[in-house]
Amino acid sequence: MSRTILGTSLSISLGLTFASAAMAQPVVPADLRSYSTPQSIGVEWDVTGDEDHDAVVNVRYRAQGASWSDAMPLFRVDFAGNNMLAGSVLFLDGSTDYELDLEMVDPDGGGETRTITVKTLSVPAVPSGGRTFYVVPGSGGGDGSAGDPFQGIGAADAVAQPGDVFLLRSGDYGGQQVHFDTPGTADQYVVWKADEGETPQFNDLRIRGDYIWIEGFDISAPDNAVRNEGPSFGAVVKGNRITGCHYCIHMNDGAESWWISDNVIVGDQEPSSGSFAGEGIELAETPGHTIAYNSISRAADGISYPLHNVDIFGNDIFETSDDGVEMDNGRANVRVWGNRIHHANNNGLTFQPMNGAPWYILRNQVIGSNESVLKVRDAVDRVLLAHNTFVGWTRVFQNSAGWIRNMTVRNNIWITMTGDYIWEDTGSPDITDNWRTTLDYDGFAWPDATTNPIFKWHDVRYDDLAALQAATTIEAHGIRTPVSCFDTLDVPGPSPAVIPPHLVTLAAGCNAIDAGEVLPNINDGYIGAGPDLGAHESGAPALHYGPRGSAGTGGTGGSGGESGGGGATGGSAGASGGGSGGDTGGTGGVSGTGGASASAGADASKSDSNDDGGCGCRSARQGPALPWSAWGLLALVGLGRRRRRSRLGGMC
Ligand SMILES: [Ca+2]
Ligand SMILES: [Ca+2]
Ligand SMILES: [Ca+2]
Ligand SMILES: [Ca+2]
Repeated sequence: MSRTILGTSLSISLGLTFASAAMAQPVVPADLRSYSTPQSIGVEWDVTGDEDHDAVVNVRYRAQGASWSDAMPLFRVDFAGNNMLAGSVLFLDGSTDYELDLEMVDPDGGGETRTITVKTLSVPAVPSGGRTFYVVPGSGGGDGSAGDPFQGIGAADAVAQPGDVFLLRSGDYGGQQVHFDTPGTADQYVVWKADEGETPQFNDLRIRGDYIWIEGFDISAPDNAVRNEGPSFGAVVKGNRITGCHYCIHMNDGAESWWISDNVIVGDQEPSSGSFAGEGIELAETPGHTIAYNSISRAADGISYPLHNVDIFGNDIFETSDDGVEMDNGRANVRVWGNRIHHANNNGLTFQPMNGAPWYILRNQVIGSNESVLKVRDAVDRVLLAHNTFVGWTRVFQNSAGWIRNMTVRNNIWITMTGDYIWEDTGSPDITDNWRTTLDYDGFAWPDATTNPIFKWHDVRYDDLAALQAATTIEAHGIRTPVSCFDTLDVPGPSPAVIPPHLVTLAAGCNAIDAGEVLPNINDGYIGAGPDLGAHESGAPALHYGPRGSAGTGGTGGSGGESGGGGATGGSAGASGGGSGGDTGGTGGVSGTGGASASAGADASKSDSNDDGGCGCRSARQGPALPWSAWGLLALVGLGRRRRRSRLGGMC
């Protein structure tokens, strides 16, 4: 019974507000598609009828044999040629059969309940029990034993079969394009991995098959560093250090469901150049990927062009010349959570345009872009924009901010450091409130001293939140949060400025604590009396950004050297700063050569603000890690808590 509350309240409200119920046609369900990553399941359920868009699909889910949990209802999508209800269940375990109970209801009649079973993809694992070989650079020969290793990748690949693990010793395997051709299987990857303490060096890799795994390499490339050539499903690119590259990991058609994690990627772009060319991870409109816990800097866009069913989480993205995560042209079920983006020269997260929906944008911390934390200039549709912390020096979200009307906006914190528009909806294009519009439970922070209006909505200025609330139907439960609400808010300006890596966590007593709305499957692992606003839940372990474990947060710490070192003394300081940061991080990153691409340097004017490059402050400040899976664990804890269901009425 409780599972229908949210959907019912939503449909009643929308029915009263927007529907011409007497004329509406009942919803008629049609094709149902589903797919997964190791963390998420996505659903797209086509419909006809329901011209008034008030049909809902209530969702509950369980691992087979376990008890049911609620998830957010699917989104009604009538956009970009789609007429459907679609959405995701997130924070799942890999390689698990889940049942989804999908209850379609329409106040105008019609509907159906379907229960589907979807298996999540596996988190890739190095095969055990297979053969192990050793490899050194060379052009042929060797038997792959420890005493007589294969000489060169070609000699090794000639004998490869699924389940083999090739351990690569130090040396330069580059000088030419290196191909990895022999495919593995879902359970039996072909693994190419740095041997313990060794640093194999490459400069141009091509992955030309399914289930091929590369790990622990030092890849330095002037153009493309890692690409697929032809179809490649399920490749793993993990724990590598990829530097000096223009397009560092660059997909082509045929790449699908890759696992890209724990890499340190340092591109060839000067952040202040504003350049649009050259990306950290260019997905090139391919589907199914997991992009997690990478450190990405000095690219144009950190991560670019997911297609559909893509998970992007735990990444630390900074000092990019264009945007942080560019989701442009993406289709349904793009999910971006728990990333940290700071000093993206142009914009933080971009939606220009959406080609499908919905997207999930959750718990990201985005600080300090020249233009805007969100770029919304063209077609924007359904998005769950929740629990993000957005910080701008002056304007936070500007120009065409009216597109946010098409999103479901909840539990975010928006901060202007100097006092200026937090939302600037210039009224161009003229986007009106509609059946999609639902914005509430956000927190807004601005300095007391400001005399500027804080909101422009429908091209009308409002001095503060109270004025906005009095004149509109949005943000009825929004609150002003004091700038003193945060443990650390270290945001120098004006933009662009190098932002020290830190967590904008909530200080004890902040009114944003427990002030959020409960969103099933999204935040039901909250601590205390309710979910907090923003990216960080007070009392929960700290979110983790960038490479984990032995792959090295050190690599991320080392990246502090890039900005620090770019100053008056140029590249050499950057290189040493990066290296020492890596050491402080405990592992020296992937290769111990942190800051290798810092030679381009930041300009001197910016270096002063972050001249502690390599201090290791990044890893020292962020405390214990909270992987995404911990949120799932918290969700389980949360199931035992008293659900504050009455607040769900606020969805409307
Ligand atoms: Ca209807
Ligand atoms: Ca791009
Ligand atoms: Ca871009
Ligand atoms: Ca809380």
